[in-house]
Amino acid sequence: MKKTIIGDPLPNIPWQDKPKGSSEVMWRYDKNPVIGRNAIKSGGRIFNSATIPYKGEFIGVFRADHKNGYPGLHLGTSKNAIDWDINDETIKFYNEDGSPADPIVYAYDPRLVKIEDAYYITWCNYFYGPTIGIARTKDFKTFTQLENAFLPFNRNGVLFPRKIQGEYVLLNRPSDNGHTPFGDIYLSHSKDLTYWGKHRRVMATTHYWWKNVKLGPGPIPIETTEGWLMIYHGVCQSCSGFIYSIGGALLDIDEPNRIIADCENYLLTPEAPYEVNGFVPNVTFPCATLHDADTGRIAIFYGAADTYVALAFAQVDELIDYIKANPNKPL
Ligand code: BMA
Repeated sequence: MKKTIIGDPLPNIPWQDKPKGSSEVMWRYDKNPVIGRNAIKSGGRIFNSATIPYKGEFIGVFRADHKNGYPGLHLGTSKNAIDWDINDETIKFYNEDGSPADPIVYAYDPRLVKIEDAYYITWCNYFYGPTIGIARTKDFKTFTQLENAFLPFNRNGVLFPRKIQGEYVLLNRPSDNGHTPFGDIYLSHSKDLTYWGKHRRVMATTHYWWKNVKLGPGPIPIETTEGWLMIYHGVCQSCSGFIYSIGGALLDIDEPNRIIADCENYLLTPEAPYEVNGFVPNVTFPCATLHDADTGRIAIFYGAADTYVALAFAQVDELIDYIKANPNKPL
């Protein structure tokens, strides 16, 4: 069988075949949502969260919006990546010298990646406004917070899963302090995960209505023989607010600020009851994938309506063919 995903086999990821008769390239888990309201005592809503394989099972960093309104990051474990055991306490961070890090005011939309022998969490961190926080762990017991990557305001920090041309690469989305009405995807380089520079624009909003207001990178990009598969969110505005859909593109392997193909169509848009009803209706916000290099199966974890965690599935070859067959066209 053709191996398109460059990576490890991971046969135990969640999976359901595409429903018979469906023409979608990304289809929902039929038991969605996988995390409902009030899953932990301290927080009423868990959504926009990340997971990764760990020691034969799965571990995750979850965004929980607490009863005081602030979001925090919580660790969770699972044998099947569907049924989760999530800590009620937030993750405690330490500085590199072992002293406790400054208290977290708010932390949200985590991403989780393994680079070489360590795991990194990136998230939207309060620093006189939102910017990108970074922490490292090797055992999911001790978490070392690194310097914030950027000045405010920035959201959606997403690390590539390996150094590219000797440097760490971080997708990010400069923003404002509120419900940003603009936003293109950029990337930044670093030799040490502390000093970030050599900023490049990756992707701008387009005339296509579902992604004409703002964009943001989603899960950790997946390395494939066809380029980096970048799943992202695209946003449009209706009379009653923003609508967040899921898009897909391929980026150049050595220079990922270069787009090989970007799909004019969304891959998934709010339709299911748990996507169109909730704290913020009409949001599908992808933050993580689990993927199996042997079968090309991809399980996509996304936040639904800022209220739930939901799952969708795709087959890598079908997804890439669809992206290439339906490219953005100029107006
Ligand atoms: C963005 C972030 C996301 C959220 C989205 C929709 O600005 O706050 O966490 O899912 O808005 O409300």
